[in-house]
Amino acid sequence: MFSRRGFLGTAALASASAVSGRVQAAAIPEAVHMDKAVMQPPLHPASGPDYRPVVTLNGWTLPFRMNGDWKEFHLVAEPVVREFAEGMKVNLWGYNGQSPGPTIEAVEGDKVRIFVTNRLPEYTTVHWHGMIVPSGMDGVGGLTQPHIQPGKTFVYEFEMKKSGTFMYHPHSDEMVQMAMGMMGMVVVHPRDQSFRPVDRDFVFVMSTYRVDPGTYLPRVNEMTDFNMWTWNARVFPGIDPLPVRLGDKVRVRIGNLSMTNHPIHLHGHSFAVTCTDGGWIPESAQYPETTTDVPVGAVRVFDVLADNPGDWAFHCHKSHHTMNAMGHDMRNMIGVSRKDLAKAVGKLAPDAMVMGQSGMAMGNMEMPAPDNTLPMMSGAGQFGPIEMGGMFTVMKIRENLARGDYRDPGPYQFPQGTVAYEVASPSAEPARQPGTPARRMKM
Ligand SMILES: [Cu+2]
Repeated sequence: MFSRRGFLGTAALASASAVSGRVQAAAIPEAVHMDKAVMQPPLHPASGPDYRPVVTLNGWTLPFRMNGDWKEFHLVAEPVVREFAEGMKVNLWGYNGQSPGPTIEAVEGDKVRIFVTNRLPEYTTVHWHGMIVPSGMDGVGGLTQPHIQPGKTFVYEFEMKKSGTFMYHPHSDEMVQMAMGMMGMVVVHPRDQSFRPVDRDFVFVMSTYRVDPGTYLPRVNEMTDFNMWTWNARVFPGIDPLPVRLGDKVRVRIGNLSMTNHPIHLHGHSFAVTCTDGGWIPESAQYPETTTDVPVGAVRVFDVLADNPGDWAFHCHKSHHTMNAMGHDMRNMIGVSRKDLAKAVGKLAPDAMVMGQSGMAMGNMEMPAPDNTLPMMSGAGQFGPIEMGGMFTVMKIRENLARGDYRDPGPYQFPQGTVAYEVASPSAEPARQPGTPARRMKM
């Protein structure tokens, strides 16, 4: 799963005087790269204090090495190709082979040394969002450090002061670099393993892109009109499901580095938000919810007891955010008689298709699309088309899942008699359209 590329030699150790004797590590740790966009198994720590690791939706955790009592990581900022879902690849900037970058995991109290090598065509920095670090380690280019020029490596050193869920991203040509996908998550586990333990722990970051159909590069100056609403730079049906064992305590950690808020909704359960990027929420301040809004530039973590088996939709509740590339200049044709319209349009454009008279369900429709884009809605379930895209996936809660097994268990086997069903209806009347008079009620 990991591929190892050559890493920079000792010559790249920039401004050695600035970091003084703290880096006896003349050797920069090997940079580990990921070439896959599917969820990698949790990475259990081989050294240092123990913890129960997270899994990253469509992502992975960056391996570390111990050097004395320092935990050392190596991030490489570089251009990457990210597959949003099968059929669409986008040229992004990211870290260590993927965008978003790998999740960084450590333990409260750890001393970490993070090497950052810049292989981008312009300078960059890394800011540690939400983490309490010395000002000079905060990664704001120009303000707290010189920008990291292309080809150079900088070192960030700090102590993980508190446990929780944080993010990392550049503070250097920020608009462009974040619109190009440069971001990742940081999970700091509590040193006390008995503090709010869970059985399964998922993490992902939300970001949005404007990639016009047939193109391969996001428009970095887009401010509002995005067409790719992603979780870890993936869209449905490309987002991993969340496999969960019945009865597991589950934690889901969600970062938002997009330009709008996302109300995240889980079916079949209620949950409590237990942590933000500011820290853990005391139990006395928690309350039940089924949707939680994740504001821009924030983290929301919820804990849920998975006590209801099934396939549970898990998605952003803004309905445009569960769509892929869509045009917004379409008229609403619901209730408009297609016959008259088709006649009128047909005179002007004989090949035109009039659609949307009874809604826009397109489950059985196949339309030719340009290269490198995705249908507005897609995905198939055991009962038919799911007609979703963007920020949508499924929490799959199963009785017979092994502890630590994160493989997709497949579709839910519904117990007999538990699925909504059809009854014989008295007469097959066509649906009424707005504007048509109601049939007179028979007395
Ligand atoms: Cu959303």
